[in-house]
Parts: sequence; structure tokens; C-alpha cells
Amino acid sequence: MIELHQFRPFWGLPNASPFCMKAETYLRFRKITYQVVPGGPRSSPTGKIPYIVDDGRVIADSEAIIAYFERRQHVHLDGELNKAQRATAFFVRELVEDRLYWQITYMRWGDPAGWAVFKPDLVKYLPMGMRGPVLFLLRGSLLKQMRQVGLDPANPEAAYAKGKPVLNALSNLLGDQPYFLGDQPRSLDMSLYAFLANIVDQPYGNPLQAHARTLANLADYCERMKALCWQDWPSA
Ligand SMILES: N[C@@H](CCC(=O)N[C@@H](CS)C(=O)NCC(=O)O)C(=O)O
Repeated sequence: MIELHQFRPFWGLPNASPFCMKAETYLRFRKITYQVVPGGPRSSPTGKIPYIVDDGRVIADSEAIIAYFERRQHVHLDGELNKAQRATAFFVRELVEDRLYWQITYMRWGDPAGWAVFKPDLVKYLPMGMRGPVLFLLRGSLLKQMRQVGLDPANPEAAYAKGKPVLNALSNLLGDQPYFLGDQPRSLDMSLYAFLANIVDQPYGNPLQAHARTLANLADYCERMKALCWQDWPSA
């Protein structure tokens, strides 16, 4: 049985880590049987989750996990894409995963209003040993990294102003299509859906979520992907 090592579900989301949710969305989409092994990054060979263990073989990194299983498929998810579409998928994924990862992190750890609602729930979710000084140090390190990418806890308006153009660009890229690269879901959709769902479906509102919800085609897209891969998951 394939083991998927990742965080336990949290905050009504299948996974509060968009990278974990991406890998799991893919496994579900491909109907690959797996079992979740709940845990954190410390047990991962790369220090990051998700990773899978398949018959003793360890594969870390959401993109590497998708590539590993795609190699075994008769029809590849991205097989029909032309070179320009593949290049678009590559650049969009790289940019969105970087920018929205920090926006999602900021919504929870950086924005003082977000931290006020995130912290109490996080403390209950974390193992005892991570609740006190460890959590304090972890947040300190994240705040430093957020400042380095221009997301200042003292200025949420300016921080979210960096995330909104990413959502606008995604909305424009999607347009009237059901999926980002046309009529069929591709590997890019596993990533973009997981990142968008972590914004649209998180339980407490913030300016980035409010903006995402005004972009009707992105909201419809999330519903479409949810119906495809997470139908059994309760609505936010
Ligand atoms: N490129 C990796 C990124 C994974 C990643 O950043 N995971 C985060 C959770 S969202 C993590 O494990 N962070 C722990 C750390 O940086 O210490 C992937 O696609 O899987």
C-alpha cells in the first residue's frame, strides 16, 4: 500500500498544506490507492512534506510524486499538451506555487487578524512539544521570510495587494475554459486547485479570500475540481 506522509486535515481543508493537498488531489484524481500517514516535515528526507513511500521507495516533493506515478500510466495527463502549453504550465506552476504559498502563509501567520484566529486552532492541533517556544520560534522564522518577500505584518493591505494580481492573472488565464489548459484536467490543475482551495475554502475571511470569491470563474473552477476529486469532502 502506498503511504502518503503529510499533515492531518485541518481547518475544514483536506490539507492546510497546499503541497500536500496537491499530491493527494492527484492520487484521488488518478484513483491510486493510498493510505495517509499523518506526520510533519521532520520525518521527511528533504525536511518537507508531502512524501510517499512505495514498497520501500521514498519520493519527496509533490511534483516528483506526480511524475513518479505518471511514468506508470498508459495515457499521461499532460501527454496531449504541445510545447507551448507545457512551457505555460511550467511557468504558471512555478510562479503560483511560490507567490500563493507566501500569501497563504501570510493569511495565517503574518496578518495579525489571521494569526488571531489561526493560532488558537493551531495550538490545539499541534503536538504538545510544539505549542510553546517552538511555535514562537517557528513564527519568528516565518515572519522573517515573509518580510524578505515583501509581506509585512504591519501592512496587510500592501501584502494582499501582492496576491490579488496573481488571482486576477489566473482568472484571465482560465477564462471560459473548464480547466486551466482546456477541456481536460492536467497536472497543472492538481497544483492550482490545491492552492486556490486553501484560499477560497479556509474558514476565516480575509481580503485575499474576499477578492478570490469575486472572481466567479475561479470559484466555479474550485467547485468543478472538488466534484472531480473531493466529492466526499464536506463543504467549507
Ligand atoms: N517543493 C515541495 C514543497 C513542500 C513544502 O514546502 N512543504 C511545506 C509544507 S506546506 C513544508 O514541509 N515545510 C516545512 C519546512 O519548510 O520546514 C513540494 O512540492 O512538495
